[in-house]
Amino acid sequence: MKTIENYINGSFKPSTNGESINNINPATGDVYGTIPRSDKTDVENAVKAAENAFSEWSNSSQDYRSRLLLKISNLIEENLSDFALAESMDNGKPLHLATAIDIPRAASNFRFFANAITQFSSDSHESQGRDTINFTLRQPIGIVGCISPWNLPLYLFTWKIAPALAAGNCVIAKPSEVTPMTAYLLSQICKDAGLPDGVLNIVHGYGHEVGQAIVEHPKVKAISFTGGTATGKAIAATAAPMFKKLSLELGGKNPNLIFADCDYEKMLSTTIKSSFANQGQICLCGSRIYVEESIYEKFKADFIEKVKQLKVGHPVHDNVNLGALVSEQHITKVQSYIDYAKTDADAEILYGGERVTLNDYPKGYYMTPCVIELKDNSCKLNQEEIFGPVVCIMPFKDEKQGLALANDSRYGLSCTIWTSDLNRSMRLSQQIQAGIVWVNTWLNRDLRTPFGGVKQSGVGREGGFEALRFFTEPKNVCLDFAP
Ligand code: TXE
Repeated sequence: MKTIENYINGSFKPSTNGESINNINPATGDVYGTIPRSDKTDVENAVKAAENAFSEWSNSSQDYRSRLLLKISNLIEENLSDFALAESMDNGKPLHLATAIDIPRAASNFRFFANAITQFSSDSHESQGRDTINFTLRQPIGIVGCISPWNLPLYLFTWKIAPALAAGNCVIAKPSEVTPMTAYLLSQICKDAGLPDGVLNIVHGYGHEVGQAIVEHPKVKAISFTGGTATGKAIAATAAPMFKKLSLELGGKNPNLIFADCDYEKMLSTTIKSSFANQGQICLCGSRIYVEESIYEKFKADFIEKVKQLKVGHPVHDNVNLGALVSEQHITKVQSYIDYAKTDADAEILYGGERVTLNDYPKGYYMTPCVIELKDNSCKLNQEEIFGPVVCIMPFKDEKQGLALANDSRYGLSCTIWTSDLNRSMRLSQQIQAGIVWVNTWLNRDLRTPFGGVKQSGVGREGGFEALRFFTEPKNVCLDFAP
């Protein structure tokens, strides 16, 4: 049994109320540890620690903070295999994926922002003829809250914490209660790296208890959140009347627009990944697949043939493509959409969607990847975020109809366009309602680029200097130097 503790003021502690929550391994369905079921008191203690640490941390040099973050990055890399195993065990994702993507990216997040803060600059405006100069200070906000989800646990947790710390803030962070393990390992590494006490505090527990306490605490001045749209709405309802700065990265229902003139083989193999990587539990997965009419039947046959070859199994095995879904609650939700597809006249399940019982792990949360053909885009299977290994396919006649289908969604996170026509890719990129467009590629990320969505996919942008701008307050200073 692994006992996870809070990291407050540089010390490891259980919750003050002594309560805990079971931590379940989704690959086996067994409890394998506990996490603190913290409450307002623990958040209050974390805020006090952050308050005490803020003056020294915010006045430290960029160089000092940069070196500390680089040290944390290096320690994550040195412990990569332990982190990857912990992530796979907590989340159900294939170990090879955690080893190749999640943990290296967490280390990159620290390295990237350690370097970015040394290059971050602010504006100055010379008012000619008036002998004044305006310059903008970029000061740390103070105490900030970072709340992250379960799908890419350490990857998204560090994507928020690293820029917040680099900019000189003190952080109260809460990982998802469903996948707390790598955040706990990170707290141990921060201690080893010599991060001053109270600069980063990690409080574990439920969203409606710890998360809510962070969001409503008057001394927490900004909230960076990634998770479900409904949760984002609840957070905004609490934080907006308190005039907190908010960055919300929410749900997605991303379209893939596939034209007949694309590089077919590249499109096919990438579309398999964009559909089912991490069991479809990535906010950037392309779950609505629209294919130009002339290649629709061929795509359908080839795609299903490839989907049939995907192997579902225990995440520790190298040859597994899909591991376990994250929780019983989540697989039940995903299966409810499959049940709906079985009864809806507009939907036909072409392949998969069955719960899989592995001989050695009969209580694990496994299912076969699912492909559904839809007749009508307004069907809830194409309008609601399923967030599992389920994609819907539909044909379109021409560019105009393809674009209309892609934009017919309350979400607007990302879109992938497959075409060899450069003019078309530009036309569509301008008209797609999304924060991120990929042309002939998917999940190709440069950490300097703005990341975020429109419509119900969120508010604000993360990434590069956008994140450093979010985690700093601009203050303009006007200096009159007239003789
Ligand atoms: O997310 P939640 P859930 C979507 C996906 C999924 C649905 C719900 O469709 O099925 O959201 O997932 C914390 N105040 N995505 O319930 O609740 C919570 O503890 C403050 C998409 O797991 O949004 C966790 O740390 N915090 C998404 C974090 O919020 C609160 C990734 C996210 O949990 C809180 C995950 C509250 N009132 C789910 N309530 C993506 N697009 O990346 C919860 N939390």
